[in-house]
Amino acid sequence: FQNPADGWFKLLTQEEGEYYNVPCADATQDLLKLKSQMQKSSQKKPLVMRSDTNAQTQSKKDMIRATEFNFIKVLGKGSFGKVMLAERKGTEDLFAIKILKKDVIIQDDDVECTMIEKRVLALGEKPPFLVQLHSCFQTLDRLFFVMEYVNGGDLMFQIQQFGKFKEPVAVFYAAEIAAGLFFLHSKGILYRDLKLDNVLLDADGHIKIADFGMCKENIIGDKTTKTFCGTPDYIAPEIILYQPYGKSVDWWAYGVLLYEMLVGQPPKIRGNFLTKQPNKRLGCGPTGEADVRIHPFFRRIDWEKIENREVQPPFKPKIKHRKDVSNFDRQFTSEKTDLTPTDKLFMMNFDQTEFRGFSYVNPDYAVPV
Ligand code: ISQ
Repeated sequence: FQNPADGWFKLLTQEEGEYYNVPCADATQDLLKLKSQMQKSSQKKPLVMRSDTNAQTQSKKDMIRATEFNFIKVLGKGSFGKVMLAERKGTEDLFAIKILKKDVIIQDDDVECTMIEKRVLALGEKPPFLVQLHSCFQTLDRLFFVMEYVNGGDLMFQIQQFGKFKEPVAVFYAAEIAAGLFFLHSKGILYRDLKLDNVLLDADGHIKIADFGMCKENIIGDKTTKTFCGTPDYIAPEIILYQPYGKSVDWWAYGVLLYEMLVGQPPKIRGNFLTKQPNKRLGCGPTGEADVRIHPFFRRIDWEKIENREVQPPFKPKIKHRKDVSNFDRQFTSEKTDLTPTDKLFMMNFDQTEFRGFSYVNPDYAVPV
């Protein structure tokens, strides 16, 4: 009783405690803030510490928890949150865990994108060119995507070392990326964020597409969408013109990425994938997939071998030891791994039901070799 605490408390069960336990700060301050917030708020929500976050489909014994992992290094960071290298306690299993803050997701109106990202990651029978999901879990203030750790770094990091790639190297990466896109498009999914930074290399040098936070689902047949999104250098002209679009936007971004691999700089001229009119662009018509496969650029590619990962990658990333993060930017890996506390009042007030159904364990997760 050295520091008596004053305020409103909800006693947590052991189970809830593991999830929602947050350090107790100055409760008097909290109450004052709370009062002023309540005065400001026209929409008065009941102040309850909701305990229905774990209203999920899986059984409690299957649930994955934040306390099961040691966070080792930061691998990447962006507006989305951060990705950390983590080890599951008591095992030698390494994972890349993407961590998103619920307050940021809600403020940015990104709840739906997050649930789409989860659904795309959780798709069954994915080709090996898309990052594997191990599980998803949540705490009161954060969402966690537990993914395989792909330790070769991204293509941006590789380009920075090599300047640019020789044509056969670019052809190999382009073919594996195309195989990943063929799969997504066949499921009616637009990727919408293809760029060098989102293509990772595994320990053997095969590619893995990561980050599905900008995907759009159900774009089947002639269906289109209109949302303005993407990364500036890679945005297709039809998006800039606010025209309804489909998978053509991914083939534009693919063209930009291909150009960058071959030239080492963003494109200044046009190519088959960089045709401004989407209906004339390679990959975009009704026979788009076949047109890509038979294009002379891929004349030396055996697509079946590519899809089975039987083509030897041109380059094996240097990996010094199991937890080596030297293929990731030092700007991130030198950062502290602490998770900053979230505003407790915000956490107590927002509706956790939005994240219901997020938690998940992938029954098909295969340990990367
Ligand atoms: C897997 N391994 C390393 C980095 C990653 C970044 C994003 C998503 C998955 C990842």
